[in-house]
Amino acid sequence: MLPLMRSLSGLFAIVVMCLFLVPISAPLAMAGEESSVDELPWWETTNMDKDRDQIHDAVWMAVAGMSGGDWVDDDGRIGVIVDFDHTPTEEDEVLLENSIDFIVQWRYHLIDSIAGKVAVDHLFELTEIEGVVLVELDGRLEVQMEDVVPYHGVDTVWEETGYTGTGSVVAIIDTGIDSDHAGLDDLDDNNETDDPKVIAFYDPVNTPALTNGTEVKAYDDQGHGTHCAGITAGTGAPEMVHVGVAPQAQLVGVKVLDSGGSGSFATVMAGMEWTVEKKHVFNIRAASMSLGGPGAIEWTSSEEESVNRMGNRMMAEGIALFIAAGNSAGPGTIGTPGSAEDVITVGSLDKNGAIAPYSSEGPTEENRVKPNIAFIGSDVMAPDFNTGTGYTAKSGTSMATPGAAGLAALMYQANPDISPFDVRNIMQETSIYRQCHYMLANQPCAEDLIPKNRQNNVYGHGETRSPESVAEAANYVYGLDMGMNISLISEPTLDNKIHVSPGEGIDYSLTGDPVEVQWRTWDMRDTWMDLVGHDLGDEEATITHTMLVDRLQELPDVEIEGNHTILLRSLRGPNASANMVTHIHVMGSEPIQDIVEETSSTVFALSAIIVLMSTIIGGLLIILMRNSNYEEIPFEDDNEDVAPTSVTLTDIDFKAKFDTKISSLSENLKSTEAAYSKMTVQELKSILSERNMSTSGRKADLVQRLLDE
Ligand SMILES: [Ca+2]
Ligand SMILES: [Ca+2]
Ligand SMILES: [Ca+2]
Repeated sequence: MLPLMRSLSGLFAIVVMCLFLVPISAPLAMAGEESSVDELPWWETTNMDKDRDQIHDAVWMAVAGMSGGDWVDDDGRIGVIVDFDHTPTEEDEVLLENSIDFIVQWRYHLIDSIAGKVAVDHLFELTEIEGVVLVELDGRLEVQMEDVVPYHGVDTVWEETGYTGTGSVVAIIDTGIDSDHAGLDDLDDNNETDDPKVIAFYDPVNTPALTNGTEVKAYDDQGHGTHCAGITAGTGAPEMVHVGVAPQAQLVGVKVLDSGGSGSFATVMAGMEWTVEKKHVFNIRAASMSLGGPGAIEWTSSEEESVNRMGNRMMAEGIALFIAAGNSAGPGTIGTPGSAEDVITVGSLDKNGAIAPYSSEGPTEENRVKPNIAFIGSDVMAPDFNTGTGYTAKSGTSMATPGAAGLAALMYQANPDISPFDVRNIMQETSIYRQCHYMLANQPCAEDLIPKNRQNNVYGHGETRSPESVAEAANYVYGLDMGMNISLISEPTLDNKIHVSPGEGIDYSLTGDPVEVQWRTWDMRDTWMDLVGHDLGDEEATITHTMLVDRLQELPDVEIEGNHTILLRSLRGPNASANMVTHIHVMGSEPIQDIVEETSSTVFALSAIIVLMSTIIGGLLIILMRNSNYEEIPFEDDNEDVAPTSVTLTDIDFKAKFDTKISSLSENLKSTEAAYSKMTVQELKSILSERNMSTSGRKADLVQRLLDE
């Protein structure tokens, strides 16, 4: 994708250069556009930019070297997310590159932003570019892991629903997945059959251009993602002790964090957007993101921050997104992206059901109550990466989050019609409310005094209940009648799927005298359809190849030939049977096979020509640009002392502005100090130990250590 994008952007560059030859009328058009008086656009009111200079205030903290250094690279550039008042086009991309030598990393379409790197002394010029409304810091996100506690015993396997996640696909947006681990390598734990559990993998960290999901073999070079994947959907093999929440669900790995367990907003968002793009191809319905921000910069999070906006978009696009609350302990510590309004933010419970001492608490920066729910996250045994068969215990909201995502997989199997918001609401409504001081794990809070309160900043809506959530999802339209049963007659082949060729079908036997039999594919755009020809008393049902082709050709972006998942259910009165889920492989797509092949070969020929042409033009452009007097602006090392900055600034004008920024930020830092000072020694120590820092010393030492970080 990248080479193509590059060459296309080359093409656009030429178009843009041609545009310079004609008078520019765009600014006039813009002037006519009025923003509504009562509702200002978000970038004019966001907490991210309190001084309204169109630059995220955290950018200045980063430039000054606060909250850890390393924000500015050796070339004097800083990673930013550039927000536009429209969905940015390739022209915008080229404009950034040409006017201020911006290095574009990603251009998104789910949010109106471009990620990339800009020289620090071009920051103000960046805000002047047409359409640019805000420049955000490309912050960092990392795994949310607590100390590893050895634990042997029963795992968080949820009780008896009849559903094991078959057909559900959950994306694990993390450090990767070790798909060779016995608990994650296949669905049936039988090496004779080829039925991988991890059906797709995307790695924007190391191979961003390989986007189709099947080019890169899944891997994990850190271990966190593998552990999370196992909690969602591990089969528990070989010993079958530490079984995941939805052991028959399938997984998609999205590697957005590097081998050190951290990644940039920009890369994480590339992974999030890819997940949405592939939702129909791989039937992705839920995603688990156990990551959050370290350090003081991310605590200044705001609901408008790019990752939060991307998270909200994922929910709207049909993917139930679970995000770890974080392990920062204490009130007001849920930052980006757990603070996003629509996502399902998950707090962590100890094995006894009380809130874990490390679990981050709301409210968010905007005073919104978070988390949404709480799930077991302490001492969870799950696959240990690159061991083949080993398991290890970890604790953290990181462990709670994939557990909740696994529960969503069970709910989707029970009812594929529910939306991500249904998933969230059902989990919230069926959870058992806990007061802030439940089991004395925490201090009482004001909400504890409100009768019949339903959410607080410690437990969210409370302890998530698995059987109730699945039952509620199943009973959305029909009651569940286990007296009706469906079983598969057709034999699976070596890939553990039923192969269906033209003229064939998938055969089922029915018990319990259903009045109606219905079926559908797993695709979220599909709906239940009556099986035509079913009569009361029939003891068999067949889904034919023709029925499948007729249905699948109605779904855009879906290949008819290949792997699919279908559901079948029996109806009688107000009740339905449990859904029967079958993995199938459609062979041949007649009767429309000829047309499809003809069309796709034409499309292929055309795209080949376009690719060839744009490659040539792009190549020419690159040569042109290399030969032009392209001026490099090195960051000179003159030794003047500017604030506590990690870069030396050459532009006098810029430096004056910068100094003003830093002095106002120092005020902010003082308020951070005040916030730390209000914490108990215990709270401070838990933050320090989570960051692998020493916990020794008096309270003042602990506060100073955190401020120095
Ligand atoms: Ca600002
Ligand atoms: Ca296995
Ligand atoms: Ca197998």
